[in-house]
Amino acid sequence: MRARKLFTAVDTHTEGMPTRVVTAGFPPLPGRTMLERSHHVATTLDGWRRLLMYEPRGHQAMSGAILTPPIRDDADLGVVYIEVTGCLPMCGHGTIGAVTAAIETGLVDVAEPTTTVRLDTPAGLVVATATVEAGQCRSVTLTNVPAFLAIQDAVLQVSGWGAGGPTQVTVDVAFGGNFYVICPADALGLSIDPGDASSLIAGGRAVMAAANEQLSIVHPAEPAISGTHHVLFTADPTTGAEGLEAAGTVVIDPGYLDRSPCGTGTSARMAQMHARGALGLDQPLVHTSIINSGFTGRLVGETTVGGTAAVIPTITGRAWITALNQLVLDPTDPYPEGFLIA
Ligand code: PYC
Repeated sequence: MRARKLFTAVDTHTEGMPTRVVTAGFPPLPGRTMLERSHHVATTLDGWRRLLMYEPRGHQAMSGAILTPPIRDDADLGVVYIEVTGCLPMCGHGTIGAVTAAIETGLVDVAEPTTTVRLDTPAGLVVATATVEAGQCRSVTLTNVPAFLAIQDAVLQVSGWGAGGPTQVTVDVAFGGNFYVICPADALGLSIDPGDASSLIAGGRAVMAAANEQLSIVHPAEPAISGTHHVLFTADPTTGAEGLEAAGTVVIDPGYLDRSPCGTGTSARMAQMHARGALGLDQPLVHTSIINSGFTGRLVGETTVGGTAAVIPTITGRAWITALNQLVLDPTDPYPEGFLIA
């Protein structure tokens, strides 16, 4: 075997959604902040991201977390989140996968019954508390960056969906670590059901394109975070045995569904519900995914972000290690950056 490049990774899935936790192979990433490091990966090392995310080593719904030393003194690990489309400021399922991998492979000091891991992410400090039993990480609760409702009741003209001219759809836009266009699935005649997967993807892409064209989506305190790559389709919440339950599915650019309930999407949805008076502080929300896996979300405080009212979300979920991986690039491989079939 000849390797022009070698990466090591701990592959995990969080409630069904993969995270390739990259533990070695990237050079030291320059940058004064994790956002700058993430920008460096996106602009200078993007071929390595594609190699790790695209086929034949990954697939359309692949995502990953590159572990680095932290920049902040108060953090244990730095993380750059990657997916098929590019880099993300924050990723909830990726954080749960990364923390599980770090605990179960000894990358951080482990204490039982709880281990706290502080992550320096491009979106800010994220503190994760894991429940650990006999070395196994049973669940991870992360305190996310503040989430907020950015735009309420925006009317979009959505082209390329349905027969005839553009379809008019009313949506909200909320931030939960990434910006989400939040749209009731029934506004496009769809439901949160695997049988509607291709239509949800097509509808989500059309709504995403309309939102990026017709709305100004910019983080009030960090203008480098702008635009949206994510549409969260929702069903009305119901009251179940565990309290409030809500199904949702996130369509991610270029066109796949998050298999997990999406940590940043759940955070965005809770911020939207709170701003609309539908979710109180400390009230649990069980957010379920397209494969019916769940995160439990909770709002633990109120704050502001650049003058906008915001909430502090926590997300609890589980992840499992699926592989200990050594990924190589042979010098004669004709696809050194992989490929995607649209
Ligand atoms: O869990 O936050 C999340 C996420 C973002 C994109 C895919 N999953």
